[in-house]
Amino acid sequence: MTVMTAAAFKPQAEAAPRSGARLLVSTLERLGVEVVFGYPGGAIMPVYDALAGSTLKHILVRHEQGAAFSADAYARKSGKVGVCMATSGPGATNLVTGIANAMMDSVPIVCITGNVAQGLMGTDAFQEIDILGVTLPIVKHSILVRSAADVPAAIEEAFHIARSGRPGPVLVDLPKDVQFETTGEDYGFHIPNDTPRVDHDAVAAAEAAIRAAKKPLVYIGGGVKIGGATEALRAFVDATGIPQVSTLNALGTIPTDAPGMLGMLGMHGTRAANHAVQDSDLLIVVGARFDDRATGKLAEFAPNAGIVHFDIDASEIGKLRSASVAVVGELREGIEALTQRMRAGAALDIQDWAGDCVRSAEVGAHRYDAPGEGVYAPALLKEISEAAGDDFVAACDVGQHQMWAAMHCRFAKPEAHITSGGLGAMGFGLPAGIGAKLADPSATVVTIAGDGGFMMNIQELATLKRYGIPLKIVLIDNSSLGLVRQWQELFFAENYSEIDLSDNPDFVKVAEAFGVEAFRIDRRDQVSDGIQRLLAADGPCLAHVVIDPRDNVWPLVPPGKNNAEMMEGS
Ligand SMILES: Cc1ncc(C[n+]2csc(CCOP(=O)(O)OP(=O)(O)O)c2C)c(N)n1
Repeated sequence: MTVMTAAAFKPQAEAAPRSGARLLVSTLERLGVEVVFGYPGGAIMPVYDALAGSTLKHILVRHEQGAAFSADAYARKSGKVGVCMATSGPGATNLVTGIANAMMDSVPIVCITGNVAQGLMGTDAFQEIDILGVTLPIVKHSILVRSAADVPAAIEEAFHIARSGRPGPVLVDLPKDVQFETTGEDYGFHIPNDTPRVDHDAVAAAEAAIRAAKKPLVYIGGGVKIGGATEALRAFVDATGIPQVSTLNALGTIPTDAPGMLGMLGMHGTRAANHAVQDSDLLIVVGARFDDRATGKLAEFAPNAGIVHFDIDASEIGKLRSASVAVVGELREGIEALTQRMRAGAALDIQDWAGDCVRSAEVGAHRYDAPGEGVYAPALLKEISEAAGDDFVAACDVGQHQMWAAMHCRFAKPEAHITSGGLGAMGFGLPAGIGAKLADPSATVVTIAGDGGFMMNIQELATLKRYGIPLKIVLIDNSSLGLVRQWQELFFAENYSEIDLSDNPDFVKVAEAFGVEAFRIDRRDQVSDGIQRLLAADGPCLAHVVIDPRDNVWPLVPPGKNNAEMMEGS
């Protein structure tokens, strides 16, 4: 947390007096911000007043959680910093889940909150919340701005911190008197050059470890996309032929149908990926943090493998699994240096291992010919991703449908898969779809949601309608909290406790009431036409897909087990 004091910064040329609120808006404009997601209220009214006539496109969401999730997905899809704003008190606390989400997935967002005037702070004033205190454990950084002259520097610093190093959320709290105060002063922020340089001796050690390995495997984390290292990593796997596995957040970094890509590892990973990890003698971990969903029982994870770990965040190295070689710094620089070394030396002699991995992926490939007339969600998701082609972007909610999407959709690009990986926040899908579509109007963005999660931010259908955002929604309705139901079936002796959602509203009518086109798919023979209709729709459109509540996600690594102990469905 920083309390801004003007003295710390270099004064800029004197300008005509402007209010703190106007300085906020002009600084956002100067930083190239185009879209801001928000919701007004008493403590941020001067900022809303100053928005008039600015170049910022403000998207009025219908709940502040939607603003934070949309800003998060906007950042993931555009590669820029996402911006959201809210008033003090309940507006600010409604941002909290979105802030935590961005923190867990290392997404750069700047959240601007209004607060009561400084003279009222600490008095339990109307709508006063110590939002800096509330969010302290879930922000990368936070700033309380004490005077109007400090606003530009605070915002510039917030943007710098949000996007530099390991990205994350930064909160800027603006008391109301600061928004009103006028000043001719304007303190600029000195952007420090604080990126750690890659240690080339460590890269040489990584090369040596790879050359000594017989069964090397690349373990790709979400950091690769975030760090803009996708092309570098693709070149590395092309140059070496080393097979790869991906975390949930890294799907699409290597196209899911590339030959050496074995798919996702972990709890809902593929057989081929999990077996390769357990057999590997060297994991080249790039921008991943050994999340427990990916590792299963940590003590038995990759028991035969040494670790070469590339990460920009030094605190990730050795946090959960010690690394024999650590390359700390920009992933792109580190991977490019490694590729250069690998290219300069002899080709690796790993054909047998790579061939075994590919065969295992072929043998374990999922079958889509499930019996019955009902909609088979894995097949539907695969089909829609293929029909949408390389411009497909999935903005997923959380639950069984999320795992089916991760396992069965085809992702051609790194930003093609947007999901709440670390926090697992239900309600993410719809606002995330809005953020992604605004970030890239040419992409075919599809929100994939379950009935439970969809209800958590269903009000954002109004946002879709208001701005005519042509988002496509696949609502997979099993009339239950499916993932919880599956766990109760498997691990709680079929004691189904509080998972029944059979009194859901008629989602087609609900969408239509919001002014959004909608239709139902409840038989397998309607799927292909339904997908065509959804993708061809001009505006926002929802396909309400009814599936069997008993459908489960397979395979699955039970909690507390190692990744080789996967359960299979019947
Ligand atoms: C905000 C929030 N509350 C609770 C959970 C726990 N949870 C994880 S998955 C799930 C069920 C999701 O049900 P639904 O949205 O219908 O999707 P399905 O699993 O049926 O595909 C729940 C309750 C969560 N992840 N997030």
